[in-house]
Amino acid sequence: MFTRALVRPPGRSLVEGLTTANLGEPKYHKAVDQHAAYVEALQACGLDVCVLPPLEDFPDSCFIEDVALLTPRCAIITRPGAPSRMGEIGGMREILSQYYAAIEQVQAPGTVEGGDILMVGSHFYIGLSARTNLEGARQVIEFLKDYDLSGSTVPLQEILHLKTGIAYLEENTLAACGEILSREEFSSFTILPVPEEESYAANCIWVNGTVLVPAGFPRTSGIIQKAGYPVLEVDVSEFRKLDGGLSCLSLRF
Ligand code: CIR
Repeated sequence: MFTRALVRPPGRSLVEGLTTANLGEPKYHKAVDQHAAYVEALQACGLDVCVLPPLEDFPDSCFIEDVALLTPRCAIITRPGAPSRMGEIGGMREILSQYYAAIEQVQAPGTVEGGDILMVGSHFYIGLSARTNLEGARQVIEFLKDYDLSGSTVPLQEILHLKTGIAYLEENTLAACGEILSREEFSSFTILPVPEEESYAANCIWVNGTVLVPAGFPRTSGIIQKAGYPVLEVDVSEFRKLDGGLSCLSLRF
């Protein structure tokens, strides 16, 4: 169960965020409204949500998931692989020290973005992507070992982050699509396959029994509901324009 979440609303600079999506420029006011509705959805799932101030200097800083890994025993501040995002970790140690006594930090030349890390109980799968390198993953795995947690790597070819293509819904169950479906690492899980044309919805999040699914992906919603999960649809269309999804917008712990 999660009790808390950290979020960071978008700043006006959002429109300058990194993207490969080709869906047009995000609308700032709409993004702010969608972010507020996202916070309400987390609260409806029982989370105490701490809303941090926007960081205008960092257009992608609303995707706060990428700057830390929060485990039940320690927090790890990452080192984003996108040069324009490296400064987003500024201030995170102070923020996290309100919640964690044990805080570790990835060092150069390691790079890690939290979107590449999938928590499955006490094990953490770490995607090796254009943003997360082997050295970064190695450091994270070493930190995890110190707290009786474990980690392993998953090489990625196509997707931005590991969690772009996979979500853990507890109960040994994953929602996944694309290149993830054929990965041997996940063969022992029950996999709910997300239809290729709805691949964006593979980035859904389990929050205390409910699954938050992006609005507009009815087949995926249906598959998850049919598997027995209550589903809450949340519209994050403006964040999709920047390749961001539901998981990226919060750190849940
Ligand atoms: C980026 O390219 O870094 C942002 N525009 C999107 C980050 C999405 N984060 C995530 O998947 N965890």
